[in-house]
Amino acid sequence: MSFTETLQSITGKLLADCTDQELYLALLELVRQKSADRVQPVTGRKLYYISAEFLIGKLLSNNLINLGLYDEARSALAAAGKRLSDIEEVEPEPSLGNGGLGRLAACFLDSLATLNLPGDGVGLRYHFGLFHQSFEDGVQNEKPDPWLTAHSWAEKTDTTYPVELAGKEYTARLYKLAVTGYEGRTNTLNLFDLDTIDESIVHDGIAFDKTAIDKNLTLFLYPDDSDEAGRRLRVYQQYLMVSAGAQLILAECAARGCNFHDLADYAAIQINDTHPSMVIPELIRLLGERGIEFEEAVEIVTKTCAYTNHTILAEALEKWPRAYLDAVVPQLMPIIEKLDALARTRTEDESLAIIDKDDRVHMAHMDIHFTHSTNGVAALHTEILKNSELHGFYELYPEKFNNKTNGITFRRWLLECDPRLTATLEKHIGSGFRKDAAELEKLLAFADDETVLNELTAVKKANKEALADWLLHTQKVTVSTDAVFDIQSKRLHEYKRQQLNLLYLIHQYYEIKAGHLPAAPLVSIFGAKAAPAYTIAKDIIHALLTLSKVIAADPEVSKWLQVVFVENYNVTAAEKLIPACDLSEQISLASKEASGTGNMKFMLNGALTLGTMDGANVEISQQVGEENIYIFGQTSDQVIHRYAVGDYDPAQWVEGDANIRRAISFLTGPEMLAAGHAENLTRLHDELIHKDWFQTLPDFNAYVVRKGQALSDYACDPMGWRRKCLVNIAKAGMFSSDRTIAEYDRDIWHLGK
Ligand code: NTF
Repeated sequence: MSFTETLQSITGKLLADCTDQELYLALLELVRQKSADRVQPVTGRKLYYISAEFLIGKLLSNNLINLGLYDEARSALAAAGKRLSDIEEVEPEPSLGNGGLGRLAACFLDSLATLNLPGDGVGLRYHFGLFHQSFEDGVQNEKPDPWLTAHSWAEKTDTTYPVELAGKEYTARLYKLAVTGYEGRTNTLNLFDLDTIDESIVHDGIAFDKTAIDKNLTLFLYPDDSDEAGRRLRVYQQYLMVSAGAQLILAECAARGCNFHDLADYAAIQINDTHPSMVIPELIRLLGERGIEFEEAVEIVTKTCAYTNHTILAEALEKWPRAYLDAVVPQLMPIIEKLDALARTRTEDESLAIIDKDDRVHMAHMDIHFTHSTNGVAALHTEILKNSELHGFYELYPEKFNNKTNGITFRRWLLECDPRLTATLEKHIGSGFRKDAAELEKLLAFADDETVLNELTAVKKANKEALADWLLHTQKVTVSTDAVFDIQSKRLHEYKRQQLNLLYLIHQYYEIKAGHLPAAPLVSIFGAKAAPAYTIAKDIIHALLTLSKVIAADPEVSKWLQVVFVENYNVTAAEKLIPACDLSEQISLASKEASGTGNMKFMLNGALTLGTMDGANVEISQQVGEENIYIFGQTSDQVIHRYAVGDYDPAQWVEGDANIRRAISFLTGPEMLAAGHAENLTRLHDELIHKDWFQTLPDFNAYVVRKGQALSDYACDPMGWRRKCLVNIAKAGMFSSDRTIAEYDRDIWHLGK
């Protein structure tokens, strides 16, 4: 049967007569059938990647690519007068993650299946992912972002597990989502939910009654935790995930012949950050129910589980007040106490205890004591863990610490999002890079080939035009594709320093007004959601939106400078932005961004990085060489030293530097106040002058100079610029998540063995 005939047999009519919705459902069905054919039996160790977030993004095109059906589907539809891109629009995006951590989990699932490794995900089926963001009167507004439709990728099963929360029994239902690798096997993403969730309790944006657990438990990803009810709800969610997940793991292993004493021969469990940490005491509890004594259960769990740390920011390292756990998971507290006592027999260092003197339970400490591996997510991050943040643990368990530099799946972040670049690469170096990313290096042979460089320029231009089109349709803004497209897209956080970019833009505004014109016009594009309760982050969004208006209203400046803030940044938006980028902003305060993965996506799509020596930027710079990246700012050692000394005073920088003073004062100057809100602007202004916790001001001048250099290279040496882009693409191979997953398997999981 031809592809067209197969699809028609599903829809029951001619493709030309189908609506996009009908075609979407037919393709979904077809993908389901084909994915099922690729399920393989599991032998030996199987991975369970347990994570509160899987930011999978839309799945249709990705699945078609991985099944080798994309081109066929596109031509069959075209023959019927339909466009695959229109059908993609029908699919709602499952935004089941905040940012890098969740997207990493999704890339890992793709690579596991592609490498033919048995590895499933375990998580929650949130009814609404991360909120939908809109801007009203220059202020971020949050609404629910539904993705569950009558037919969705996650299929309901008859499997349920009892989960006891605060002494009451709930029933967790399993949903299964097929994950098919590129020319690889099909694995499963297991998502748990309750049947009793009631979406109608959501009101006024994303507010809801946080105490009605049976109705709200899986409503939202990470409900607002600015109040106690919200924080307790997170504990409820985490326990639902780990208890149902642990029961699933034990059931699957038992079905394959495991007697629980040998659990580590059947399962490897990766704990993705601290959100799933309660899986440790929960497994010990469940093994106890199956007749295994505490001491042995601890050993089994330690051998089975491994932990990944994704941040050194204190507020993200979970420490739950004991009272929450007493209330929500009383069945775990005796086990956690025994684990604390056991840990204390291994060290006298109070700072390594699980339960501290203030009765807070340190989830990361439990992970490190009672798993066999702790890894960081980029070389620098792992060094910081070993040498400072987790130094005491490193001294106690040096053999447990290892690094696994993050990666991204090239199927989504090159083949799917940048078909033009993919085709150009294939023309010159063949298609081996689709499965072996190292083959991208073959491109280096063309570094001085003007024809190839011109082709890359044409690809970038076409991608910029496509983005300009999308911006016009979705955001109602017009941008010139002759300008440099400079993009900072990631979650909004002070450590990521969107405010540094803001100060630069104000500086440029003054410079242009003074007749000091930049080498090239600049379109500065932002995409970022701020946590709903993160006031300063929202103030930064407001300042950027206000500045955008001020500049747009000034014809003198707007010829050279434009600020665009994309509404509702998500995976779908990222897939439009990244291929069109010239300059990728990776300007976090050195030492604070554990790795970053956006930096890798931009590089792979031929953008140059303007960044600090932070996270994986360090490894990107090693790969491409310092002449092919724009690095600036303090090093992580300098930053850590400045924090240790504790004498950083932003006011001194403001006093001592006329440009800094001018840029910050502008925030509360007449132009901004006329276009924005005094309250938000003043708060941000004062924060920068009095606190500036992430040391924006010491890096300001270096940033201005380096960005000026990048613009001038772009304008004055176009061939030199494109050559740098080519080197970046060629050297991106190391950042494939296939490489990352192969390393996890080699050092930690040993799957299928
Ligand atoms: C994030 N961590 C880090 O901030 C990123 O640098 C990193 O690339 C990703 O993890 C993936 O490893 C978190 O989101 C969290 F939750 F740990 F704060």
